[in-house]
Amino acid sequence: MAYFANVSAVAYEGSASRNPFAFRHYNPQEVVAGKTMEEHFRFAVAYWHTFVGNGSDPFGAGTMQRGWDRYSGLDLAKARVEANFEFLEKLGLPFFCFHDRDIAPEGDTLQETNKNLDTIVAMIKEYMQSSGKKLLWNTANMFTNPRFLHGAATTCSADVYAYAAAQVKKGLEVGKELGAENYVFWGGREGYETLLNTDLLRELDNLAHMFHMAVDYAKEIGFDAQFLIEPKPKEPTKHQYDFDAATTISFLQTYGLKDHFKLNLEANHATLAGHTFEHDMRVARIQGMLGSLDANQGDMLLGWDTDEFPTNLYDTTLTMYEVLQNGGIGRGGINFDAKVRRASFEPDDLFLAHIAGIDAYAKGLKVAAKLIEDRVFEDFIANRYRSFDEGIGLEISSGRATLRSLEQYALQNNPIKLESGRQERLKALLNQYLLGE
Ligand code: XUL
Ligand code: CO
Repeated sequence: MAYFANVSAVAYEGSASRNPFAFRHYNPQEVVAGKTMEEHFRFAVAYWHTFVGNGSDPFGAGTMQRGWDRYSGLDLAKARVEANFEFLEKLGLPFFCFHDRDIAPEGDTLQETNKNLDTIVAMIKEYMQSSGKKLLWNTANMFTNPRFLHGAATTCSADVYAYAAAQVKKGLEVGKELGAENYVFWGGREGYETLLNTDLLRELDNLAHMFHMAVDYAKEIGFDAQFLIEPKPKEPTKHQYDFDAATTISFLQTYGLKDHFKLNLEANHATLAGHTFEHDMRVARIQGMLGSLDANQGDMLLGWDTDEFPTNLYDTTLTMYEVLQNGGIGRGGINFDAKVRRASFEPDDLFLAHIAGIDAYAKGLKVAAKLIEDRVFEDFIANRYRSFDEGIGLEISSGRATLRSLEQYALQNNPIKLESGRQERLKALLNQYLLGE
């Protein structure tokens, strides 16, 4: 069954192409900065937005036209699997990502739910084997079902906590069965609304217990995926515990978990936290914690997670700059955690949206590689901090200076000379590279 009969294989046609169903910048085999684009990006499709999302919002019903919607129950789940592999094949992308509840419906009991999951996982495994497509990561949805209204690993109910633990256990088994490269924890309802009913310390302790149990179990069953935590500052809860990269790293360090996790950073989550994406990436990178990326963009005028497809070249360039400086994305990848707008309801829009995002990233990679090759920012930055490479500055950076020695220096060093930070000049240079001048 073809769910996307209108579209055949999407190919690279170069920037002169006027074919909307072609890549103009993403050329999988083209080598940039020593690696093919395919190796740089490890692009993934997000199952939830592309095959499950129906376009509903708080003001209106679903709008999406999807060939699989004529089915229900397990038949619907199977149809979505077929659609997923057809979509990956036609776009030429290597990976997909899912939540347990995206791929199979819940039953009346946990036993029944797990049975449904097993049926679909077996089908996915067969499709993976015949297509060569891979699972970038899987995760457990512990936020949609009403049982999680107080949270999952941070709930006030031990019964709900145990249920969540059972779900994580099953998620790890599914990840192992399908050879997932990573396993993600996004704490959908791990946060709180008011301190008037919240034992903050107990919730954080319990969250850490859950992560430790997951690390132990993965080891026990030989599931060697990279573990990732995905920070987000708010939505659905007011105060999400994994607020941003810095908060999450500090939590992991406090609870002895830092060696077992990296971060899955998402553009629109960083901006909701009041940061740029590149800020959160830099914070993670300097700590060796940059694991994987959820690619999307928010709207400057809106205060929530709009999950738009990433098309802003300025942002994709600075994102790929961080990835390149990180030496690549490792076992992670770039997952389009993005959804078409409610009015972009035709199946073709799913292709057009992914093509827009993929090409924006490909262009960003090329510009970032050139910026790094020419050492545009590196040389400027090295020069800006050169006072710490010799004399009194070297005393400071090597840790030999004391308040006494610095006072002695300051007393006879008058006047202090300063230099411009040249921010506007640097932004103009970035524009020149973006415009290929
Ligand atoms: C929610 C979000 C999730 C995670 C996986 O904002 O980004 O879809 O990526 O649970
Ligand atoms: Co995400």
